[in-house]
Amino acid sequence: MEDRHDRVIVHIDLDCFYAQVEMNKKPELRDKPMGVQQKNIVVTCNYPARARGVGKCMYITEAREICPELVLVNGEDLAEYRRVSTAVYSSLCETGSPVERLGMDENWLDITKIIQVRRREQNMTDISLSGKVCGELECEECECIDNLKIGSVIAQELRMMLKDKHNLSSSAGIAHNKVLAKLVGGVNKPDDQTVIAPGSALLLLKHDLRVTSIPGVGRKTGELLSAAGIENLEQLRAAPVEDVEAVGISRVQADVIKGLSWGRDNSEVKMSGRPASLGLEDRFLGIYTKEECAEKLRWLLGRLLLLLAEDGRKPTTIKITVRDYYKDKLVKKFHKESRQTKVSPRLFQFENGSIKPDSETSLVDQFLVLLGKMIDYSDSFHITLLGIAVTDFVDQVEKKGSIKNFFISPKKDGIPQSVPTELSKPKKNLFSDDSEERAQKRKQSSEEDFSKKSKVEIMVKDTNANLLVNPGPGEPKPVPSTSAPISCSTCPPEYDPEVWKNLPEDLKQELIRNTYTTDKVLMGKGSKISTESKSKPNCSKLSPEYKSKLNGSNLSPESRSDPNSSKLSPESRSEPNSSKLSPESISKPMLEIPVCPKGLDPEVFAQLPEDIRKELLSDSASAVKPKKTTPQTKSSKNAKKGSATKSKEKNSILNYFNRS
Ligand code: TTP
Ligand code: MG
Repeated sequence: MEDRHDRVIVHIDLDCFYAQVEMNKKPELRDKPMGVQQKNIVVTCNYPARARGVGKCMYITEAREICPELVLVNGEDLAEYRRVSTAVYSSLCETGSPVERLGMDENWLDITKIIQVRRREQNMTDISLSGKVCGELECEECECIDNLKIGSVIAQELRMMLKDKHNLSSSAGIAHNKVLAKLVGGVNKPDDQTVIAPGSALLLLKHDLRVTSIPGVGRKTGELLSAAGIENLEQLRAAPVEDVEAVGISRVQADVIKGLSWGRDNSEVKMSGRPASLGLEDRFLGIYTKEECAEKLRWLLGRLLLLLAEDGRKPTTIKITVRDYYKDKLVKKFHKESRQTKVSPRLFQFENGSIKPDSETSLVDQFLVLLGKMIDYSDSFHITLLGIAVTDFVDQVEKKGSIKNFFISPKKDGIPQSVPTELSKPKKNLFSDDSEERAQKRKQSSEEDFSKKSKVEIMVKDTNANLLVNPGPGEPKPVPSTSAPISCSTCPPEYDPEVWKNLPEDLKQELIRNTYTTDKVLMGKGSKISTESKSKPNCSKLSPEYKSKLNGSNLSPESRSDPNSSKLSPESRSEPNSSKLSPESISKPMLEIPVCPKGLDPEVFAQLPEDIRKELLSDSASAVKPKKTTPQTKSSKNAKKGSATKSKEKNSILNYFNRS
């Protein structure tokens, strides 16, 4: 593997992270030996405690024996740690360099570009160094050392910025690649930094180190290698790549691992972006009643809302995870189940840091409904873990292109094409065990998503079709009109044909119409939905009579629930709270096209999700006036990405329609 020297990577690790967050809350703890407790373990401790021999992941009893004056702070609520972690990441992103998160308190930055600019703009005759050096700082092959030195100065500045802005001390490693930057960052801790030249790699990667001590070689890979007698770095370096491959590791990964063992790593620092979901969970000895569940959910929601308020995005999906001790005993293994559902992002409207009490109640109710799909409230249960999370943020939805695609992506045959955005591109992490394989899977599913999305967009265009016919390969399915009768002889793919055959005709029609409506709304929002959820009927819109039929015996057993799989049953995915559906909403026409605001392209408008249409209607009714010029739609030959972005800055989606 070629060992590129042309980059400078900084790895920043916050010192005793949880402990620092706690000490910032209570500065009087700063000089005392202090540990952060989770259950019966000290997960981390400050450096005065470390000086007394207390260590990370030590049992409380042992830590107390070693250091009787140890002050313990409960660290089971992760909300504040997550908030600080996100704030630190955001600050690092402000440098404009790629930043990749690694856990809560570590980040890699590729500062190569900053260095190039500095070298161009500043007179760099006397290049100084900041911090410590591991080995000799020299390179016979190229001029990389100057860049590493400038990198050390920039790393120092970054650490000072974190200190000033967040009152957090950190340690840093500076190297020409990620693996060495991470390893060398731990050489001088805390509150210090170390730089290493490419030629000194083996000072960090000693021959007798276990293979799993290489960042990115996990337990699983370690076990595979061990089966082939490869336990330490010396053996890994000596092993032919074919032998590494033979244990079940792909050729690409085998090359990567062997490269890492020599300190060679060409993997890029990839922008992590904001987390795709935010969530919290709590473990406890036992919860046995619905009331206790509601209380715990209220508490968890309160913590989650703190994170959301800080994050600023609005989710469109909520998810709940539960662990039932009784089921654990049944299957004799750690057993977690999850359910999720779409919710209105308007529930997350913050005012002075809080959402409306009604919204909070509604969310707790919806979590309880979801929980009720895994726990029978009327029977005995024993919950030992509850977790809640939110995902499918509205801004992801926008980035994924549901709106933008209408305006900026190229048209093919007059039909808007979905284009993958940065966010949706598969990520490949060479530091994880099976990254290649997972990246490939993600790529496939992402491609599938996009091809499906295009189909849905096509489907909703053809509102005149009134027969459900099987499309040819690659062809879109026509959409049935709301009033015309539909042929229901073909069973939708996710239904058991036997069950389908026995359903009454009008229920089949309702299910088929809902399938298309669900597709349209969900895809319009652009959220990441599994293939399954995209094509399944939206049972929440069914009349109670039909719902009970479906919930009873009509769905195939696998689709109803599979306790061991993370697959969700159709109702849990799409049914927020069926009892709240009004009769009107059940009988509402599915493909109604509302009045298009003046100045907008009616065709494009008709294809937007309902909530965005509403927003546009209210926008057009109030302040923002569309210009009189021809509306700028994606179909316009003059549509420019730049102008769409500029419009977005004005903070109204109506601007997407206006010429800049
Ligand atoms: P680390 O970076 O490993 O530890 P640290 O930041 O506390 O200390 P150091 O100065 O050595 O970097 O982990 C970051 C946080 O993750 C840590 O503060 C607590 C938490 N953590 C756990 O919850 N469980 C664990 O097993 C470990 C190691 C850490
Ligand atoms: Mg740390």
